[in-house]
Amino acid sequence: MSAKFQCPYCGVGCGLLMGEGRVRGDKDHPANFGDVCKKPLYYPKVMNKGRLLKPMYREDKKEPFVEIDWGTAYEILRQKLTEIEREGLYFYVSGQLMTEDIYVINKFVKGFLGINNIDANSRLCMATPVVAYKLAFGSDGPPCTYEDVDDTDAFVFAGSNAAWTHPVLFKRVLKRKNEGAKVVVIDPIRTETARKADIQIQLRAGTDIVLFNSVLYILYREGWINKQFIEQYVEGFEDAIAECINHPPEVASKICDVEVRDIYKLAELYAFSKKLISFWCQGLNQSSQGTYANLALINLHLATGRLNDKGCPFSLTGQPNAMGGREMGYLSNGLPGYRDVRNEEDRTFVESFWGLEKGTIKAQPGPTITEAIDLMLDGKIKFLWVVCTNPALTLPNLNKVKKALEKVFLVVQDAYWNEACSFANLLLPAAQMGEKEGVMTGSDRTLTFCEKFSEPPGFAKPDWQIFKELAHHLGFEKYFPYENSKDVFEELKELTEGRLCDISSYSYDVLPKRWGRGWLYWDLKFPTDNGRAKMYPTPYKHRPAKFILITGRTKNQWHTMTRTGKSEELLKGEEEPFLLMSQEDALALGVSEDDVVEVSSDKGKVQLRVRLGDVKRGHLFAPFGYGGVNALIGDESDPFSKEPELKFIEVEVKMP
Ligand SMILES: Nc1nc2c(c(=O)[nH]1)N[C@H]1C(S)=C(S)[C@@H](COP(=O)(O)OP(=O)(O)OC[C@H]3O[C@@H](n4cnc5c(=O)[nH]c(N)nc54)[C@H](O)[C@@H]3O)O[C@H]1N2
Ligand SMILES: Nc1nc2c(c(=O)[nH]1)N[C@H]1C(S)=C(S)[C@@H](COP(=O)(O)OP(=O)(O)OC[C@H]3O[C@@H](n4cnc5c(=O)[nH]c(N)nc54)[C@H](O)[C@@H]3O)O[C@H]1N2
Ligand code: SF4
Ligand SMILES: [Mo]
Repeated sequence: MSAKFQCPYCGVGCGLLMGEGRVRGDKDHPANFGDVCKKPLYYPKVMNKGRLLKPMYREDKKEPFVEIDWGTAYEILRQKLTEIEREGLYFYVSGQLMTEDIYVINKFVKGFLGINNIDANSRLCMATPVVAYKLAFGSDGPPCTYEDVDDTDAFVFAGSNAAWTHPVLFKRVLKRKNEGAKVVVIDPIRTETARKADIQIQLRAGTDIVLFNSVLYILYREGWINKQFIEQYVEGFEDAIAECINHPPEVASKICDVEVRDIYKLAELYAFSKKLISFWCQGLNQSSQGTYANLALINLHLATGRLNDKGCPFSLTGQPNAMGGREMGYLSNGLPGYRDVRNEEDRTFVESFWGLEKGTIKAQPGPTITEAIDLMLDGKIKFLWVVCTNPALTLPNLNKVKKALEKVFLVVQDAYWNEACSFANLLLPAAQMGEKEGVMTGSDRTLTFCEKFSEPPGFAKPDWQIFKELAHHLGFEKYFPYENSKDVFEELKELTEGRLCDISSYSYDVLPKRWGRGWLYWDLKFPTDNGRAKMYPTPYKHRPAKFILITGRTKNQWHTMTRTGKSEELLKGEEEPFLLMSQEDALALGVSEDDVVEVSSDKGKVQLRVRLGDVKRGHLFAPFGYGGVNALIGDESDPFSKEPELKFIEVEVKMP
């Protein structure tokens, strides 16, 4: 007998089997049909290394922690939650939690504390595509599924290094390439993904909007648009065209620093392919102009009618359950079932479902995590509870973040000791994948039930259970009556009834199963105010910079490495952080491979060892998961999604 679960790493959401101490791919799972990449294979080996085992506490951060029992932990929390005014509390959660965890935490915070002071690490990740999808289609969620890959003949990867970051899905694309499909990669770095592609457009970072606008310009000028589709189903075409006129190919090629020829090639793909999928990820999202970059790409699909049988704009989800988090409305403005706190009907519905008085849920979205950091420094937020994320390494402007973490009463609820723990007052040990039950939703809307295959070590507990027990300690027993995760699921699913993400008829034993039709907008009726999909003008703002530092991922490490960093096999060749630069830039700077250089911005500096590689001139790349790099990042963010700029950092490089 083997236990079935979803991979705890990327958003491809592969189904895995655990048996005889070994992890294998699940042949029956529609996300991977038995395939698997390297990362989860070492999960059994790292599961118990460096775990938090007992609740631990210190009132004074200069003192060492002392072990306490759960009852004492809940009493400390009760005192803090009653002493501090509600708006002084903040919760920061994660797309790596299970849907049950996310639901119970949000019910506790938005419903029972009556504050929207909660955000998820998806703010740094999927906030932009959520906004763009809603603007363009009226709702969140990728419009097609992985099955569409199998009969697509053209793939565009924009700002995605899927060969490393969504490997099993990328293999599925390569299979199509071997059958004749074309693959284009748009990235300033010659990544593994670019190496495997037919064409790479190695543009200047941050100029994707211009490239896409230029493609739209060509489609329009050449008459390669789908007029009938636009007339019947699309709004905003004229305005989008009026903007793209600013970027004819000759102009765009200069701004993007690419060949005019390549812009035409891209336009021809959108014009003439049988079926085209545009995949994109953080190269477009984590940008101060991210929403426009997303919309500019979606515009190309709407102008050519590339939906359903003709293709799809497909935003790749990063974390294993960021989709589940989106379904449960875990950002500071969300409510379960793709609802929004700003909508009165949504609030009233959820209040009555939770048995709360009308007006309990606040209409005003809470501050985002980066806004909350400023409020901590101002002394307005005094209490921060972090669940399943590592803000001491992964938030932008780390020197500032660390000051904020020092200042507040900090609760860290994690499976492992991570960097945030060293700033904490209270540590709560969490059970992780395999030690608890629940569901996760992968990138193409497929829910997987994760079975338990091992007992949590020490006194660790499932995340939902910790919040349930605290709720009981506060006297809300009646509202959190769950005996197990199934009880939570049975409740949360009801909140999706009749919504786009309707899972109300599902139960643990029918999973894996996808919500929505294969094609979410199969009838081309969009959940917007007038039923039409929308194109938008996508203006571009130029930012000069001598050196642009890009931050991102390595092949075998998962973010801050609390698990993957404990496997020798996965660490091989990735033991240390590095600074990737082009041969030409190294020559100009007078540095060679393996030299240690100092990289500085107006926010901070770090030392990194130089690696030479095929990076566009004037661009540098450093992985962020090792720590330090985020100290260079400033406070810029996208005005619509509030997603921080994590990919375009103006830096200087010199010998230390
Ligand atoms: N191995 C591994 N896989 C992972 C993760 C991991 O930690 N490790 N994390 C998961 C998560 S949460 C996420 S969000 C995804 C992220 O997955 P990806 O977005 O694929 O990964 P990144 O390395 O952040 O960045 C992708 C690419 O964007 C490019 N880029 C930077 N700026 C620009 C730009 O202006 N334009 C364009 N076109 N490209 C640009 C970078 O050069 C980089 O190659 O990965 C998931 N998968
Ligand atoms: N410079 C720069 N910064 C970035 C990015 C970038 O590209 N560049 N990318 C951003 C993106 S897209 C993302 S998604 C974030 C990721 O950033 P984080 O979420 O901060 O990084 P992780 O290392 O994935 O942290 C997950 C934590 O959850 C813990 N954990 C695992 N399972 C469980 C569980 O079941 N319960 C609990 N309670 N804890 C558990 C792990 O031990 C770990 O400490 O980083 C963001 N920051
Ligand atoms: S591709 Fe992603 S989900 Fe699949 S096994 Fe690899 S890390 Fe896990
Ligand atoms: Mo992410």
